[in-house]
Amino acid sequence: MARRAADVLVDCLTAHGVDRVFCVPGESYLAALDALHDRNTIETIICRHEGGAGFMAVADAKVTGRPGIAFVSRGPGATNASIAVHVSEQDAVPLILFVGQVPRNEIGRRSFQEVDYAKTFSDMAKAVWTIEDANRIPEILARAFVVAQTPTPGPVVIVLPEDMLEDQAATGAIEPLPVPRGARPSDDLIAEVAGRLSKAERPLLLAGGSLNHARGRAALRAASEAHALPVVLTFKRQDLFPNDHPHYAGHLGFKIPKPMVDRYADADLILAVGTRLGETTTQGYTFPRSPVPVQPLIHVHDDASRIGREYATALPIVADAEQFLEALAARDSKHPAGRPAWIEKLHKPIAASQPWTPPKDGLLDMGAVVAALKVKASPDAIFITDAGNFSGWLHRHFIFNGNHVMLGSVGGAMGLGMPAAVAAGLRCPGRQVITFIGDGGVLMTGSELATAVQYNVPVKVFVSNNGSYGTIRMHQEKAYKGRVHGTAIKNPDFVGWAQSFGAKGLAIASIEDASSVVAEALAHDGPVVVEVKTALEHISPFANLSDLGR
Ligand SMILES: Cc1ncc(C[n+]2csc(CCOP(=O)(O)OP(=O)(O)O)c2C)c(N)n1
Repeated sequence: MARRAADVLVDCLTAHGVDRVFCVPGESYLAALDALHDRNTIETIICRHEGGAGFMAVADAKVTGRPGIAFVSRGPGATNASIAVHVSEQDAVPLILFVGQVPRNEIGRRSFQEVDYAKTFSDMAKAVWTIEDANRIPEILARAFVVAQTPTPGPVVIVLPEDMLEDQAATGAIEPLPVPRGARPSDDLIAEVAGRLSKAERPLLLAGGSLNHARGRAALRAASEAHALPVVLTFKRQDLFPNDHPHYAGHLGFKIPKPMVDRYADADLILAVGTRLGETTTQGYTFPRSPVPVQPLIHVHDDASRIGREYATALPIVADAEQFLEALAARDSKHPAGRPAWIEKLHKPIAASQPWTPPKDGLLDMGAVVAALKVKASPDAIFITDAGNFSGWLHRHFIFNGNHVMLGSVGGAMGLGMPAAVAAGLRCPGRQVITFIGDGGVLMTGSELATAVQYNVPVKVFVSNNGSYGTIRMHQEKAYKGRVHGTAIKNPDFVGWAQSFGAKGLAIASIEDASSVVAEALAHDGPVVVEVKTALEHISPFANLSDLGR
């Protein structure tokens, strides 16, 4: 029996287990909205900006491991959503973005809001497909779900000409296609790795985002403990391993102190697992050193195209990261007598820098909030960080316990903080969701606070108000001392701003306020914005403004 194409599309989403889509409506996909009207298995979350909708879909995917779904209108809607396509690619997150399009007989005429999406997204998306024939919806959607998830997850854009959605399709939804996954490596390869590890005096286990789920985390811990391996985490993956575990050796974020990188450089073997070894993690391709690392590099990843690209790899292994670590953990292990001292040498400075101490000048920084959260946040809280220096205090001083989740943009996009919190709160009701945002990022997508209020998502939003695009000011002070330009901002009253949305608004003006206001925010059962009046002098957890550029 023929069915309207839009209904077949929604049937396909249902067949793929989709239970939530994020959208800003548009006249170019009215039929799809109509098809969603009566589906009580799919919730439609109405957002305030397509960047917000896209970020929410990305965050939903980060939490569930399944493709996030967003619907946006043509032209302006699609270009607004492009930041999420970029982040999905940078962060290796499966995303399917449905974009409306002009009717088929207008394509190519530069019609109202017409964009050639294949050209626009060609450098960001894994695939861009226009569905011209309604009968091909099931096939194209099934393929989109596979491509978005494997080998390295990323964005797929599906373009929906508005008249096509009204066609009658003679086909129905098909079962999801199996998603090819990396395999368990052979016993010979595991034996080879175990043999090399047993001879290494100073190995490092560098663990990345492919392990971002309960089984991956468990496998990481088991392998580290079985083979006495210090664990270094990749950029924004600090939640994968307990930060108070004696094997925790830190994370490769932005501008980590040089002595730390120097200590890593003493390693005599690097085992990199489940990571693409991207620019930030590798400190600009210096650790491991590209193109020929100082230490032998064993690189285990399930995407063959990401191994051996920037690095001469001693032992390339195309395999599923968690299965590799599980198999490694199950093997007998020996290690040289000096190994515990090596592990301690890496862990000790990290442990020493974890406590936050109030700055001598008494000025407020985000450390006061982190110190309070260390005591008061729930043991399975979800943390989100927007991009900017304010997040550095969380990375440096919070102890992620292995059950906490951290969602940040590996791609460093500002604007993720508010929408990601909304999406995480929708996905995990009952779980604390705490987001850190700067006064720059919060006015990029902060209007999604309205979405939090509309759906009653009790996000806890901490806004660092230092009156500056501080990260850029920091770079400016270093590169062009005394020539500050384009980085100062004048902010609204964030407490009143929050209240105008119907959220609770609180403020922290001094170090002494922090503990009680954090407690009040966490205890409130609705959305809360806490304005933290941070001193620009404390421009990062590692530097004061007055010391820069000297
Ligand atoms: C969408 C986007 N635009 C611009 C940038 C460049 N950028 C990186 S950090 C930053 C400043 C962040 O300022 P703020 O949110 O106030 O935090 P702060 O650095 O002051 O802690 C900017 C503009 C970016 N990463 N993403």
